Amino acid sequence: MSSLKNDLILKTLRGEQTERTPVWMMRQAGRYLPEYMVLRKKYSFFERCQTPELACEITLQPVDIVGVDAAILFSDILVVPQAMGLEVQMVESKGPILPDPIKTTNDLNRIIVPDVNETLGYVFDAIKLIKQELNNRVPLIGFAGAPWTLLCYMVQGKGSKTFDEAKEFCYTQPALAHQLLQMITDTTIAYLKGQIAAGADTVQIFDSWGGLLSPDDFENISLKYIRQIVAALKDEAPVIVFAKGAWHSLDSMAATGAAGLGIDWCIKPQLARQFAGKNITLQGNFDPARLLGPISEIQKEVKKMMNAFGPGNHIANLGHGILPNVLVSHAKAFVDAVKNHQFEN
Ligand code: 1CP
Repeated sequence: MSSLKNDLILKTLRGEQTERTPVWMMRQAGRYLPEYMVLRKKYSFFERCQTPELACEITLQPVDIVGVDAAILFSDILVVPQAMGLEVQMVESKGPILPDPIKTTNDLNRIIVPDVNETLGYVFDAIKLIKQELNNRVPLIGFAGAPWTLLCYMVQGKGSKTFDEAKEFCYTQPALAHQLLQMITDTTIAYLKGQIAAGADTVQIFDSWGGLLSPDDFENISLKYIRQIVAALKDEAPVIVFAKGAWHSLDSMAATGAAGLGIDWCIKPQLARQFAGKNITLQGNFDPARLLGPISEIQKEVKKMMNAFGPGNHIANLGHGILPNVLVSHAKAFVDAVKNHQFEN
């Protein structure tokens, strides 16, 4: 295999120096792109995920249109619960719905740790096609949801601000909760190994709801399982852990052996660096809503962010997914401002 033309992100994850800070955006393949909306009108969400040609086309859109330094596989974290045997519906303007969530031992008996080649082979096929079409322009990021974040949806059955039913499940039926978390963990390890074998250059674990847990609960319910996943993968590819809102545990996340840690916009980069330690790569942390403001303000705010992180050991990104109502020109202004940034010395 020939080598990547732009390997800024991989170099940064290895702690190597680069000529500039690399940049990508979480949820960069999505509704803010008119080209995505064309395909969204024609095909259902899971058709787009399950058809390698469609997943490939959508994955490449932000690379071609916005000029990011990495592609991220177009898929969703909820394909894992689906593969484990739970029904997942993606409802227009409502988000994901799981009509038969896990509440009891009987419910847990309905799901399995699947053979990922049988149930998620379409993702591996998409990755192979994407790698071919990318033709080594930029690296490909694979991903999965963290076990706690997947449990949130599998138990609550839908999105939520508090995931109170998911928490209730963990606090009232802890043995069952840990059984479920372990099943998700085992599936995720096989799934991410499959993504790496198919060609993903790095993988990110999204713990979007990690910040809903207290520090102690985050350790016992979330990090314990993320730790297993990182340990199983880190010798095969660099792993990025993004646990939104869980800044209090950056030190223990760094100790997992992850190559990079995502942070959101509610923590100062300098403080995140103190917590996470000197060597690990930090990723983030632009407020996604800032992309709704004028371009001149985006440029000012990017300068501030870049200088706060400093050169090296940083992958510029948003602190969470891009919002659907962001203008493409504003997303591009963000990416260009990072690429053009000059550190003063
Ligand atoms: O077209 C549409 O309306 C579907 C919107 C959409 C898209 C574009 C969903 C439904 N998923 C995706 C793709 C997706 N999801 C990607 C693609 C790659 C990328 O460009 O980044 C990724 C990485 C995800 C991951 C994902 N899905 C997360 C973790 C990241 C995050 O933003 O926190 C979560 C929590 C989900 C669940 C989910 N899927 C879709 C929605 C709207 C949601 C969130 C629901 C909620 O708010 O609870």
